[in-house]
Amino acid sequence: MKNYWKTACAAAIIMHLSVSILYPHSGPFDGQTFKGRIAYGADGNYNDEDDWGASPVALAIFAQFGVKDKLVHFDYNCILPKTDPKWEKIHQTSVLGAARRYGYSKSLFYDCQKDLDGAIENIKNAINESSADNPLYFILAGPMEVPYLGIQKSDPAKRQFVYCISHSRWNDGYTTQDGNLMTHNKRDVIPQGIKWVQITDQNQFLSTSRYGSPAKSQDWQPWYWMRDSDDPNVRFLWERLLAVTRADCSDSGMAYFLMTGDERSEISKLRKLLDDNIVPAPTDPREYIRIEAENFLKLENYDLEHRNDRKVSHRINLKLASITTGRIRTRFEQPYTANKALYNVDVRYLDEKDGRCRLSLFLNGRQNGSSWYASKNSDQWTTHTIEDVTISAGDEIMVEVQGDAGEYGKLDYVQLNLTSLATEVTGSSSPFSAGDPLDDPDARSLFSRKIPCTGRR
Ligand SMILES: [Ca+2]
Ligand SMILES: [Ca+2]
Ligand SMILES: [Ca+2]
Repeated sequence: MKNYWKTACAAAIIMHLSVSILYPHSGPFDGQTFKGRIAYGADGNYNDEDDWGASPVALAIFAQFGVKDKLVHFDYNCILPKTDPKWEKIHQTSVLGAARRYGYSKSLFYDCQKDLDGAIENIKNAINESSADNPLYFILAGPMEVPYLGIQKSDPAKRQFVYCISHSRWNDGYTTQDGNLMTHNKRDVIPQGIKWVQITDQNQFLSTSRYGSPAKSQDWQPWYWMRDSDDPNVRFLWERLLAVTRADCSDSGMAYFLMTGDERSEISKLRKLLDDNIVPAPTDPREYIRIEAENFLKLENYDLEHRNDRKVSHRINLKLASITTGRIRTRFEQPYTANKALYNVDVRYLDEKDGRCRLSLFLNGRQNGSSWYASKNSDQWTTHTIEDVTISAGDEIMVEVQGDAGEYGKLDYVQLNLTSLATEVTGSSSPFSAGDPLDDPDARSLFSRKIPCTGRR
């Protein structure tokens, strides 16, 4: 395994060098250095045990990438209205056990049930130390309340340097049955300037059992490499996964994404990283970046709608507050993207039966492509693509919708599909094929999904 590791490292370095000659990295991780700092918040004290497995795996991921010193905050047991002391203890065993084994400073870790004020204060301090050159990436593996409290205490001018990473509408504050567990949602912080990075639901990659019942023996089978590892730290991860009683460490997929730009954290990739010690090169730039409409910075005459509609990405969309003109705007500031590139831009909207809304895409206040009408009246979510749009990091993307008759101009997301790089360094462009525009299982038909995600987070 050790020789394997050396070869892999050499390959990774060569890969890294060739990639960095081609185009500048936006990172945050360029294969060697992580630009910025990392914060992590998890629940695990009520409602879902999966953090007992995910928290230690996330800590192992950061350690394997050599960025332990970039972790400045880790809070856990963060559900405040309800808690189970037994769960708190089990999660603590997972978190502090991994911290000790992988060599983290204990002072970064906050049990929200024991030292909530300390956790909030530490989030505030981490945000206040942020700058353009030293951003904070805050992985949200639990509900919004504790992050919200920390953000409220922080310097408003510093919030623009904070990137919240989420994969879960539940964590974001949108739930049909667990409203008693949360009082804030992501729309309480996005308009304050917090940047939102939404990746696809990681349950599809890192959970092999159903929420609500213990794992069956075949659910464990893909994880046996943990059980059979030579590395006692990996065997510890296996024990913590067993404690969950379900084979699920889905929240740790966000840690994998943060280090790689790869939204598809699969079990085989974790095995390579954690057990074979092969560190992958970052996916930079990403082939496609989906910006959920509900995560745009500014919503004008638009409200958020969450009806648990599985045809909608993350089951959340926007709806005109009144059937007049609405606009959504945000700056394009997402990790692992090119400084400047050509994209085919998808705008996903609902073509209702009772009207023909007019939709337009703007970049930095200038319209791109022609306006189009939601006039097929198919009652279907529909994707309109504007081809070959040059977009640079920091550009403002705006979608303008003129409501019509009974049609509410509902918007799901804007997705940028990379077609070629616009770079002064090489002058050449590399073709990319766009990823599946509906990679989110929640946005697929009910029948294509193997593992139901209802209520999972
Ligand atoms: Ca969680
Ligand atoms: Ca229509
Ligand atoms: Ca959406």
